[in-house]
Amino acid sequence: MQSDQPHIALLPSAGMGHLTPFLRLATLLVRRHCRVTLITTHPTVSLSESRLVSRFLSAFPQVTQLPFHLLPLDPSTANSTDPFYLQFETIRRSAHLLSPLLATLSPPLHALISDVSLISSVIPVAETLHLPNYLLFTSSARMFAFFSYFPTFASKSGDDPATFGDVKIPGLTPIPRSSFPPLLLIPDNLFGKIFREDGCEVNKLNGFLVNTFEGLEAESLETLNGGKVLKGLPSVFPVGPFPPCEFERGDCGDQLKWLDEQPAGSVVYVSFGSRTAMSRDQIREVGDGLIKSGCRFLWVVKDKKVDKEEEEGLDEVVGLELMERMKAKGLVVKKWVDQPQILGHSSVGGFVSHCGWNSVIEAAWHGVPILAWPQIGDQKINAELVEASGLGIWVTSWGWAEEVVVKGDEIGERIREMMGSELLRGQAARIREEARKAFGDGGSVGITFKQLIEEWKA
Ligand code: BUP
Repeated sequence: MQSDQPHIALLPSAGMGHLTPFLRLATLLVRRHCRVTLITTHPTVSLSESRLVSRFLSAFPQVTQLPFHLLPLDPSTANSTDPFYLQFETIRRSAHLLSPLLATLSPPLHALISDVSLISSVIPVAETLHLPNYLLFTSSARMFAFFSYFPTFASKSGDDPATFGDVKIPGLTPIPRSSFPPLLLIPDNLFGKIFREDGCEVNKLNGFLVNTFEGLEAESLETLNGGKVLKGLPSVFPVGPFPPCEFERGDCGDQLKWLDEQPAGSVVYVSFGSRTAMSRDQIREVGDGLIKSGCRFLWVVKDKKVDKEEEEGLDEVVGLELMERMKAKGLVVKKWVDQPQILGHSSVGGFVSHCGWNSVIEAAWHGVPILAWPQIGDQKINAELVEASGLGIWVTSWGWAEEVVVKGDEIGERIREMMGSELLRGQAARIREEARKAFGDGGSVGITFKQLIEEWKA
């Protein structure tokens, strides 16, 4: 370890969609000879989180683990039933315990990089320790523009969700009210409270790292760094795309063997991320749609938000009869798969995705076209971008997960459309080239990290 290299502490929040990019960032920092301390919260919400942290720490013994034991939270005081949002709040209410822990680190820290759900609770910690305070935003730059502009927008609209219209940020295509994370339109809930409290504090940070690149999000990056979203907004650093890492590799031999047997570009991969619990009715329509598409498919089924609660088998969740009918053309699994490896397999030609940001970036990295089907949270805002960039198509009428059950006929038709589109394939391949260029020698990732490391050392 070179002594002149900066020491950076990383504080991820709950859920794989937040943890994964933090660990990929940690990998990139280690490769650039930074000293990294990973703050690991205990307990975690899901098994996948604790497993991934263990695999990361075994792969990088040079990273210091700083265990952070959370104070218990009485859920009745938090206005949410979502285990991941409750964990955000638990970390927020425990954050004051971090100052003495971080103060003992040697050599002393040069910067702290934490998650978006923790902004206002981490600011006092960074101030106490006189520590430069950065954010790794785990969604798109477009979503970050929405997040930082939202307090201005809300106060202009009288702070009443009932009167909110579309968000028009100068330089950015408008974000319709229908794309807002649904919880922002409901008064008095934990997600909305955190979103607004933290959005008001962004100007107190030193900078924002976003897992994105010009070739995908030029418009948002220019708007953010051109001062159009918020006066005085600190720099937004496009540090992406983060490529999937070796330590994430899971055992997916069966799926890879099956994919090896399929023709190139023939398989549609279907997954709605790590925290979408799909209804039984919708699951059955998805199965029906996959059969009707006539395509080969690899489908990851999830019917619980938290993996610890996934007890029932596929026959129960999907139904025996449908499982039988799907055997001819598909592989259906109900467990954690190695998504980056699947997306990188030559037989995969399309991705039905909820548009969690990591999934979008992984699809861009491998040049796989997306059929966007946002389910919750930031996913419609990401889907707008998927469509606008040419990486995929989005059927806006499908709505949020809890709104409608989309019928198999329509799902099948749209899958055929995506899988048969030469145009989409070409556009996705172009975005892949942009992604690889950004990450490659002389690309924006290297340049941006060099700039950040200089800033941390100063
Ligand atoms: Br499910 C699943 N295997 O089986 P997103 C997910 N992943 O590797 P989310 C697997 O988890 P948020 C599986 O590759 C991606 O890196 C996937 O993150 C990986 O969506 C990550 O795509 C999922 O951002 O989180 O899980 O809905 O809502 O926070 O975006």
